[in-house]
Amino acid sequence: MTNNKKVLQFVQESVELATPDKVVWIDGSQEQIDALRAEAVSTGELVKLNQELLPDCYLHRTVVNDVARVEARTVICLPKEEDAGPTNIWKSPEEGYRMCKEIARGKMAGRTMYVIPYSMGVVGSSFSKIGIEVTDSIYVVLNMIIMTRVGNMCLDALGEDGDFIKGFHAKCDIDEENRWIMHFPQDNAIWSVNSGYGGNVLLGKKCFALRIASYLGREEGWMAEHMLILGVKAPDGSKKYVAAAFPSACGKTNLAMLIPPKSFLDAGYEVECVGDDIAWIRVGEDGRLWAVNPENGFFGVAPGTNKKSNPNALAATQKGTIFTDVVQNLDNNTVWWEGLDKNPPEHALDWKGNPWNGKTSDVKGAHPNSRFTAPAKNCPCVSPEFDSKTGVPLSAIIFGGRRASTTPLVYQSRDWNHGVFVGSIMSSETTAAATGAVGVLRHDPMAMKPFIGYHVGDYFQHWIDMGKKISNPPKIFNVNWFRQNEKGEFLWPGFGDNMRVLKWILDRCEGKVDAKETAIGYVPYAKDIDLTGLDYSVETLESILEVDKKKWAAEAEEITGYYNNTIKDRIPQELWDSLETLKKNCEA
Ligand code: OXD
Ligand code: MN
Repeated sequence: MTNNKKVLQFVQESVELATPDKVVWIDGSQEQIDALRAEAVSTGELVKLNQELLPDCYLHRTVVNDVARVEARTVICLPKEEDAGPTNIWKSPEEGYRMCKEIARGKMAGRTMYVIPYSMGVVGSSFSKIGIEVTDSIYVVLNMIIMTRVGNMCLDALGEDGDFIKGFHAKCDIDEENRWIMHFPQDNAIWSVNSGYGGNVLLGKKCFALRIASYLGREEGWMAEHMLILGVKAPDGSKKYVAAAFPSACGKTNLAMLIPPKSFLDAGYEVECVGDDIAWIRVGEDGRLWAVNPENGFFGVAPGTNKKSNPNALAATQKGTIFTDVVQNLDNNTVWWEGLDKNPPEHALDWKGNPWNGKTSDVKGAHPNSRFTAPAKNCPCVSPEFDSKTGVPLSAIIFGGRRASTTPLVYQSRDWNHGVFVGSIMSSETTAAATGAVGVLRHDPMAMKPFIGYHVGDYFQHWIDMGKKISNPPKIFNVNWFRQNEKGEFLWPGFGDNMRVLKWILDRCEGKVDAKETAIGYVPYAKDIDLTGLDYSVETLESILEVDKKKWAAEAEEITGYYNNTIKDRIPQELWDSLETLKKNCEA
């Protein structure tokens, strides 16, 4: 175990509060994993799937009221309300602890408390940080073992005195009225009660690696971002890395594992996946930004994942994977979800566990936010740099949202500060990853709205300040794969064809290609997007590259309202300056 007094004290306090019958320390060994799987199967927490077709794969069904992140119950507890800012729910630390403790008191009686020592990032890397999560859920333990690096090496790395992020999770009664995900950035502590859904309970992920880490990053001079990281290998063997921020369920996993179109493959291009959701980014000695993926697995959205949209993700789910809230095919004891193929099973159970016939039913079988938790190493295109302790150098940062109109397929910011502005004005249609209405356009700066652990204005300032420390900054771009025509049809094929846009982005980084200066930044000339092998008209491409000044003037007004009325204060002057420039450019 450990002789780290702080760890022992945290576990002791958790035991005293929640009064479990038993405490089990997780060492990450195969025997322990096997025993936990067997126990979870015996209680129905997990369903063992067909082990020939899907070795070591299991299915879990959450309680029906507990299928997504709960932003209205996700809280940043800081002494002053103004420091949590307008994008967060706030409570004082005293109130937050009081509420969580009252709810969790005695709630593990008759249950086992598992103590999970885990690392975000490769143990021993200067990027990585250790967490300890206590939980009464085997599902959480088994997911954390896939999503993070779990085991005694984390306790060893802490030694006698090392600090760690404390995570307390208790399922309690899965009562939505008393569900809270609370963060105490000043104490490096997270409390999660009354939920069993991944985004609320795998505390290494959104809670630690984004909310707490963004707070730490500001204090310590680095960045924690909601970004995928991918590498592009060019025909000459050189590699360039990009990080890209998209809101939840907007295709980060698909972009991160993209298979280039045939003409690019034939020419020798390859894409390698370093991460699909989170990037921790530091300034390297060479003045560039270097990024690691602190996770060890993918917690991906299942619906829509198929052989065409993301064969690499699908391959990653074929062993050692936990599926959550998907359809169980009773004919062969495998899984299915909408968009997997055109052959839904007739004899099946839906995500709630009710009999479901995919041929006749007019309701969906899988929950729209159903997930797979798959080991990153399963992914055929995982980067050889996946376990690098130093990370990968970023040539470009890409922002992107789901916008039916206005935002072109791709544009490049004029410089770092303008790029920060471009990230700050991101908006996107909401998805099923969080509870609430789907398809509503909302501001989601840097795709971090639900994940910034402090005031959003200070977060923008941190981006501006970081820019001053980077002598060789990545270029910043914005993409929009989701432009639609009047009939609501998507105008860009997306998926593998996004490689065509990536290529333009990398060519821009190398100064290889010209661009058109517009009111919002640099936009490609249609001729410079390589359409080889794609049956796609140049007119359509031109239409989605168009920058409509009238629409952008209206957008600028809307952004002014957002800055003034929602964020209100702490917005860096540099962003106001970019907004003014945008307005002027739209008038010209
Ligand atoms: C996720 C999310 O699960 O953003 O990655 O909700
Ligand atoms: Mn995410």
